[in-house]
Amino acid sequence: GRADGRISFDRYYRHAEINQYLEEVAAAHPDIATLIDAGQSYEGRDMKAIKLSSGSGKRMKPNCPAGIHAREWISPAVAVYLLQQLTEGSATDLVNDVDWIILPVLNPDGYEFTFEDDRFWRKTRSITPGESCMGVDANRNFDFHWMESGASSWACDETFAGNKAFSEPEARNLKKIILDHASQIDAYITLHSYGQYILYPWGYSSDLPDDWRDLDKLGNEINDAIAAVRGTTYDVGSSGADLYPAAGASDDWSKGVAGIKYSYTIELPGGGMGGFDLPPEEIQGVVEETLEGLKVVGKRIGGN
Ligand code: ING
Ligand code: ZN
Repeated sequence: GRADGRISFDRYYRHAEINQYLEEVAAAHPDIATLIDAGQSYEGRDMKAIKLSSGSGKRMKPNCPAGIHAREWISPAVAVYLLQQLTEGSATDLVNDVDWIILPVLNPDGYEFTFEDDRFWRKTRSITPGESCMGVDANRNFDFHWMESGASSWACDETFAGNKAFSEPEARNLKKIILDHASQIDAYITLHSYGQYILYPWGYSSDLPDDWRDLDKLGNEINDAIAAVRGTTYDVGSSGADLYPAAGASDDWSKGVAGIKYSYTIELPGGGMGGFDLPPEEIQGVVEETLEGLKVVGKRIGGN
């Protein structure tokens, strides 16, 4: 529950509750935590991120965007758990050596829509001029090989890429946070569900980046750490070759344009109806095991 000023992982939280938790963490830990006003969504919701830093000037690993797809509820839950554990849990030492930026709900309009109207909505809630179907797939909206593969120009499709790259304020807000910090950022992890994949670029084709072996190695270390908790295993590979080609995704842009070396999409475990509706009683187990994988990245970037 949320009433005691802390947060537990026995249910899914609304966007306003998550924003409130970020405010509380910032107020309770002024020595390390700073709220970042990330801008507004299409419908005017305040998007908040939080930066954790010991001030040691070390490198940064943002777990920026969770919740880029509205229905993937376990994704914001993992981001919030990471924040809790970095500030008052088992991972507080990871703030000594590395800075973190966490943005738990990248698509707040869509996220709220999945609570109020349509549990399985994926896209944003914007209106594209001249189109009757609403919403853009924010993970096809980034300006890197935009629309080259796995994306639709038909507004009614789930993978509608928008009428231009960065048409969506939510994608632009994430771009701004990353570019504001880009020279310090070494890792980018975006949380999705579902399928138990640890994916690295490229997504726009089955080509691999020159340093793919580094990404593959760290990806397998993430998998090993998660598997050690209770046996959950992930497939590690590039999204274009191992899942399906899809251009305009945020991890491709983060590596290809922002120059962030370790860029990943983690497809968390599925459950419930259609895979996106992991039952609340399974949240705790997933957030705990996933944290062990995220710690591996923090340790690598922190040089430990
Ligand atoms: N999957 C991702 C999607 O946006 C992905 C998979 C990741 C594709 C990175 C391309 C690049 O389709 C989900 N579940 O959203
Ligand atoms: Zn997704």
